[in-house]
Amino acid sequence: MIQSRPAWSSLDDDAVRISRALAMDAVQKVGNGHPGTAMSLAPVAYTLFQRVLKHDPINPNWIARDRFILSCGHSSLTLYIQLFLSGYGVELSDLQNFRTFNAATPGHPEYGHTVGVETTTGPLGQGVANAVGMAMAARYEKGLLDPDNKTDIFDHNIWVICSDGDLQEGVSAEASSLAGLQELGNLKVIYDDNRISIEGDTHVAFNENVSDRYRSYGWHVIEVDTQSNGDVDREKLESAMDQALTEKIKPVLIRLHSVIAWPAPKAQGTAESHGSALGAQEVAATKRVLGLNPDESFAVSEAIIEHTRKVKVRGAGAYHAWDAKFKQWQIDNPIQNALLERISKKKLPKDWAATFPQFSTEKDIATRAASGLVIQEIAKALPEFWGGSADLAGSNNTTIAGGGSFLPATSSMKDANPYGRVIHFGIREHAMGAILNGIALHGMAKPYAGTFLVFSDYMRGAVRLSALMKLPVTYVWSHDSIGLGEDGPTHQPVEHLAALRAIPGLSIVRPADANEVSIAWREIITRALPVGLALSRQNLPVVDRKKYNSAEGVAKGAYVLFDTSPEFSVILIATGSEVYLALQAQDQLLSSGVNSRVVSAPCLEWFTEQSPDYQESVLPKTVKARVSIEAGVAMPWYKIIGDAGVAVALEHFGASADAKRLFREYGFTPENIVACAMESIKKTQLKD
Ligand SMILES: Cc1ncc(C[n+]2csc(CCOP(=O)(O)OP(=O)(O)O)c2C)c(N)n1
Repeated sequence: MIQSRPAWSSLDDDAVRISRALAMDAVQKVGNGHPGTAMSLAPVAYTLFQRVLKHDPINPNWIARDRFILSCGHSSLTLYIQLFLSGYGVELSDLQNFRTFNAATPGHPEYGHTVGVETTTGPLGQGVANAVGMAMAARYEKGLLDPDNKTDIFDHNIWVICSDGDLQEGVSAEASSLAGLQELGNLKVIYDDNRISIEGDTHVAFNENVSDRYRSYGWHVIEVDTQSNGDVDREKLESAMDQALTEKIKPVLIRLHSVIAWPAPKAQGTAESHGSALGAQEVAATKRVLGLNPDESFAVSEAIIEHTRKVKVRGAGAYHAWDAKFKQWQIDNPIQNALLERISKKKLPKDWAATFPQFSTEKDIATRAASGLVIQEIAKALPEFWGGSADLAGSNNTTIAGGGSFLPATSSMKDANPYGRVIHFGIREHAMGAILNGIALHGMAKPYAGTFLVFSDYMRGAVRLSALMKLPVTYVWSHDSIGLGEDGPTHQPVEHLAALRAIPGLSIVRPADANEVSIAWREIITRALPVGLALSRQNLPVVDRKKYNSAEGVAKGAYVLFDTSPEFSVILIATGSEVYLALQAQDQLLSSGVNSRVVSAPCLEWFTEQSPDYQESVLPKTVKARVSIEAGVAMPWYKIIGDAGVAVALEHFGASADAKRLFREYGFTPENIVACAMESIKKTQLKD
């Protein structure tokens, strides 16, 4: 919006003053929160929202809008106050209800809760990495809609405000390093270098030269000093922003020096101002310094609101100018327009899953390999589907064949393509998760990413946020148990399935065979919610669906594979690579005259969503003899198997050896399952 930027006026000065006062007042009223940074950054956020961002508060989902991310989410007032002044729907009463139950202004910005919040932030570092994902998504989506660069209507920037803590966190370093290599010139990060965090001067823990670090990542770094009085040098900042706008190749870091809580007479420059109310006296003293009435709180004049909300008029103007060009583009590009309409409405093409492979029993196949084959078919049907791996693509089977490596035009790497569908994340699992979130948040794509299941720990912070934000991201976690064998206990997940199932809103899907993989992927894409796929390294038999029930049951999370008689006395419930062991145990039980049911339970979360009738039809309450079989800790299973149940599980780390040997050593054999079934039956008899 450079072209329609009005001259800075005294009303703008007043609005910045008021922004600082509102930050103090909101924290003072509720008695907790983070006033300091919201005070010092008021001119920064105000300049962005009023003068630099391409946005339209009336049309917050405008696809070509600039995105703004407040990575230092604790300073949420920095954002809420600008949403209020710009007219996004946050009102003064919302600022008065800051951090209270159900308010539009929770402690940290929450995506989907407050209009204008582009991502949930609070865990430091995530926002920077989300922004990298958004910047990557912007390029990828440009490739879908305008690969020949015939128009600028899809071009926009991703703006970020981040803090010292954001840049101390490894996740931002991982993502920033990749952003430099990717030449994400649409990414503009303002780093608030105020040298204060909770324990005081950041130099107790952080004294590297951040500018040099970012330069070595390939970023364009611009430094902006404070004014001599300690205030942000707003004019220099605005020209730094303009300079940033002209940079089209390198991501930009504006390193802004500031004084936290400026201009509070006593609190400025202190760690206390970071996370505590300033106290009535200091609030009043600061208002005096600002030339405001110390006796008034939340005092915003009509004149100021009227002035700041003119950004809506400017925003609408920008939107309508864009829309005229967009309408012409729609006429000129019917094919791309049809794609845009479909993916913006989150629709799937007709029969999109019709070409999914059907696997025969002739050949054993690892579920990771089956997943790789299904991914090819999804990729053919859905251009919005793209992803990669943290340097394990060959092991995770995540590569879209012929998709091209997502790399900038200048790259000399093999298969480089700025709009490529294969992301090389490097060995950066945490950033991979956060980038995936950013890609999904950007709005059009369905991204996925792979690594070994054991390293889901390295990305857990981001996975938790995928779940919190209900994003359509898929984690492809292969090498899902001791079945990976010789790499040993460092690489063998044991507690991971339980730990991941503990995340609310995340579905963990562990298919038993290749055909379950197909149905699982179909469900994942249809549901468009966060999922972790747990896939085997080792080959697994393909279940004979002529004898056993169809893999369609995967869609319900758990389903009956086979009953040896309608009157069965024990239920064997298994997931993934342990399902065929349960089927072998079922045969052995039958030859001893014991009838059983085998349930394949690839996704406990989807099963929990089913009707009580369906759940009862799979796990009838009357059958209390139950055995769970899963090569991981038993924790998730107790509530399913009940008091008489027995868990075939792994309550210790694995070992480096051949997978078959490990399965034998640790009791994952049909014989042990049979013994456990008999034990469970006995327990029910004792109880009777
Ligand atoms: C991953 C993570 N670790 C710890 C915290 C708790 N925390 C919130 S703010 C903060 C200090 C941040 O200091 P800084 O980033 O310099 O912010 P400023 O003081 O400038 O507001 C900490 C440790 C967090 N929010 N996220």
